[in-house]
Amino acid sequence: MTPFDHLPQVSFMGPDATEPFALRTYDKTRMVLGRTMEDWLRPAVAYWHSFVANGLDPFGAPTQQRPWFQGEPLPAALQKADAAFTFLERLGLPFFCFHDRDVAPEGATLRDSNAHLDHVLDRIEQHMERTGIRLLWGTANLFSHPRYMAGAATNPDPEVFAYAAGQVTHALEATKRLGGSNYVLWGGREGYDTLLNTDLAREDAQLGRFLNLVVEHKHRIGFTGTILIEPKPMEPTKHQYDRDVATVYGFLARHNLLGEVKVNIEANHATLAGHSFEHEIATAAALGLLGSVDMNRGDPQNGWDTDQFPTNAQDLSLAILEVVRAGGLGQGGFNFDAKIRRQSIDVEDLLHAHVGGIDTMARALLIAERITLDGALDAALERRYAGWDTQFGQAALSGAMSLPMLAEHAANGGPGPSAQSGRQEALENLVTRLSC
Ligand code: XUL
Ligand code: CO
Repeated sequence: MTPFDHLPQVSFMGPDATEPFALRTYDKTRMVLGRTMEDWLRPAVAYWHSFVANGLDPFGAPTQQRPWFQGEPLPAALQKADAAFTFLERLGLPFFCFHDRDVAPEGATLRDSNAHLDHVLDRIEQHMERTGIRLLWGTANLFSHPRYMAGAATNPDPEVFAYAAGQVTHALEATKRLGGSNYVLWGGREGYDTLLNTDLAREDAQLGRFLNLVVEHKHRIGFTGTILIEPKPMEPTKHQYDRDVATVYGFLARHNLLGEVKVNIEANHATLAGHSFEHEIATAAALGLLGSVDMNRGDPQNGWDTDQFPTNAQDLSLAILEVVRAGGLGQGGFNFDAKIRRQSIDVEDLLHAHVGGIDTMARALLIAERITLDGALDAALERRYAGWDTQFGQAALSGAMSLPMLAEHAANGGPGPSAQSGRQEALENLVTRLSC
């Protein structure tokens, strides 16, 4: 018996369906630009938000009750795993993601904690085999326990660095064991609250070493998934080192990790960094770092990570368009790193949230398809840069022309180049028309 048993089976019922749990757009087998909706989106449920969170906030007690929040921790973790897979089956999405500590309780020692995880993963492995539900990515929680309050890899104490290494070793091996497609490192407390007690140069060196150790171990054990860093600018620390995609690129270049590590881009982290979600995706694609996506949204009036489910397909379509332009996420996917609100205390709320989220994404994908098939946006982009494809443009870009040669070219050009309209409003109208 799980609290999710009575939930209905979610299925695609078409655009006219009014049943509250009907998928009206997400038809996983529908072909979009040469592949199925499911293959484009590879959607996942986040174990932590859906099965661990309880509505606790800094102002008040938990509001959401689940049977596994009580009792002996290890049997409760098994009960939670059984319930989680009932929910995943009802929802019918292909993937899930977890932190080590979401799945199994911390023990008295690192060895105990590892044994707890292995024990619960035996059960999870059975559920995965039975249901065909797969692991998009695993990760280690290196931010909840007080030992990590001053960081994990960037801690001033090397013993904490070693403890984090122990946890990641096991979580990476567990991810491999379950056939995970990726392994994520979000630098929860890798940052600082005040520079008064922080040596930035040391912490950068520590983080670089840690990540190199993780990559070495990935190859040592033959894990074929992608290692992903998840950028976030702040919260919980005042400043986090993995601020945004461009910052992560600089870090990877500095520590010889380009080609080994990509990024997991979260919508609400992008907006916290002062970027749009699509900016972060486009930047990652341009730098060869696009790995996976944590799907959620912020609240435009709030300056923190509200982790809400997406509801606006038109907004989201610009981000999905960047994914389509990049040719997809490969072995990445769209993980719902999103939580229901504190007052959403029924298990039905969890299903409503995911059904709405996946339908919003499917609608955004269809808009991106229309924009792509229409072709006018891409054609306008090509026209705008056409000069760079001429012999002169290529010579200027390749280094064949020196600065004085360019100066000479410009000096011989009479009155010089004429300005061209950027046509922003016309392009916005085009996108709006194709979004209806
Ligand atoms: C926190 C966050 C994490 C990571 C995994 O903001 O996004 O849940 O996705 O550690
Ligand atoms: Co996330």
